[in-house]
Amino acid sequence: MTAASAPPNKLPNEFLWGFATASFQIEGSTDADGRGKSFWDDFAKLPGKTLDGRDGDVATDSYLRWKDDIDLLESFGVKSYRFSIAWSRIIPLGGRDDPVNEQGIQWYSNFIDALLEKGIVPFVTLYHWDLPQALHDRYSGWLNKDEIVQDYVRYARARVCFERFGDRVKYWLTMNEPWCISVLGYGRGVFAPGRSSDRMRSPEGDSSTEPWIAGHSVILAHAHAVQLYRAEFKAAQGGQIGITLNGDWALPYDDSPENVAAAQHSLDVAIGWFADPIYLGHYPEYMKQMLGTRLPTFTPEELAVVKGSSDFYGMNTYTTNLCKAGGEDEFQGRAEYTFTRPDGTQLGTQAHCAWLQDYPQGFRELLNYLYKRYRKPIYVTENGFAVKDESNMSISEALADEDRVQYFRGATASLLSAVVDDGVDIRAYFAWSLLDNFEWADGYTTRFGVTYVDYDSQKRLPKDSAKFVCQWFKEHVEPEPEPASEEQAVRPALASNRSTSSTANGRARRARKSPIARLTAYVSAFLGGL
Ligand code: PNW
Repeated sequence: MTAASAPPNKLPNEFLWGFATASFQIEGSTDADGRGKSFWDDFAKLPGKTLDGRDGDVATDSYLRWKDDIDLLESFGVKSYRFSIAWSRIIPLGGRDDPVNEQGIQWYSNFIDALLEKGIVPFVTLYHWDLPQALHDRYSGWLNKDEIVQDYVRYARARVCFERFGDRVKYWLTMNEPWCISVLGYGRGVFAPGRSSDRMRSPEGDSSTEPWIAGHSVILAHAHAVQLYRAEFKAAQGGQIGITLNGDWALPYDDSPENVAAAQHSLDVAIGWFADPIYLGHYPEYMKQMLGTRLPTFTPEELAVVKGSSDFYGMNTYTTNLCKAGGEDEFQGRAEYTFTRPDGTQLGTQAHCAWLQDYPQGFRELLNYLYKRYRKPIYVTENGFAVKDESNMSISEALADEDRVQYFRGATASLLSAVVDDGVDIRAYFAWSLLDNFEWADGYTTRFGVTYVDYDSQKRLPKDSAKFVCQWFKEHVEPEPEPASEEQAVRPALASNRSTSSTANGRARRARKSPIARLTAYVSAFLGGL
């Protein structure tokens, strides 16, 4: 599918769009049905680790309210939903010789079936930061390459995710944002397991070595899981598998050669650290120079597994940084970041989190950069905005989320230009997030949802941005050709949701109420609650 197959100003019919979440950020019910602890369970409860002192025990209660979430997705008329599986629900102790928890499998299996019944394509992340605590305790998790690679592959492999869900899941993401796993968990120490050289923050850790070791393990675990999928499952199941990387566009602060170089160094570490080995087969030269022997090396056998180990480029992106040469921050490629231009103006609208401003041109430039450099179809698996001070607003003020609408207006326009004008092969767009949720170290103070969650009642209230995104995709994705008759279209989808194609599901969905009619009905059902 390329831009050529769609008329001007439309995305092709197969384009996947929807919203994204992650298990630990929404599920809650951390003790239910035999789940083991993840290393975020206790970490979030330590004093000072989350901004509001709150943890993930309840979150948006989605483990119990999953049917409401699916109704919400249906009311939005999405084509796809990106969510993650909690490793410790499937294998409570995490390891390759530990027991598999059938109750956890059953929960995700039911969830997947229910999505398919509504014609929603499941887009599944295997690891979104919730490592089983037992693996951290047993051998330090991502710091122990030999152990973690084997355990991760077993979790992904036969008798577990691919085998139990792969008949119905056709899109797999091995890992979410290895840079965040490595740097925020083992370098800056702000995410679990919170290791850092900063002794004010952590009694243990070495920020000069551990993030690079952890990142190396993540790459290998990803690559071995993909190797397994391709060898044993892909032919029969026919899915796509890849990794998703975070990465923001980097603009030189000005035209000086050192700042132009700084912007590239920022991209080399934020993106190239993972993308260069996976798509090109080597770590970036700049990282080798910067880190010397601190950067682990791949054996030729490992490299053969790593190179080419992603069917697509999974892209999470939020902002653009202006880059200046200087400083010692290796995680930014020794560039300094600012949003203030040389003339004193701001790059864009400030979000609630310090690291995020709205700059849609950067999104388009990044799409072009990634497509030229890695030559893979791009799936945008996260993109979104947290409105400043939304948690302090009344609910009705929060629902009128104009800054988030503006963000998505810019992002969707950039997406369309990248496809239509620039010829970038983009196949999916997921806005982060379906719901306000547990925003990691920010607790619940930062809200990224297109749906407001009232944490007292757990009511879900779509914000204006949800309406904008749904309407935009409805207008800009080519409709599916109408089936010959409604009866013919619906029957295959109902016959067996295990084997129906997304096309048949899509038709079944379209045979019902239109997305906008459903959304309107859903919103009006809540108006009394305001
Ligand atoms: C991503 N940064 O995290 C994650 O995939 C989500 O789980 C998260 O909720 C979302 O973005 C919003 O934060 C990031 O510091 C965390 O640049 C931090 C950064 C970027 C992404």
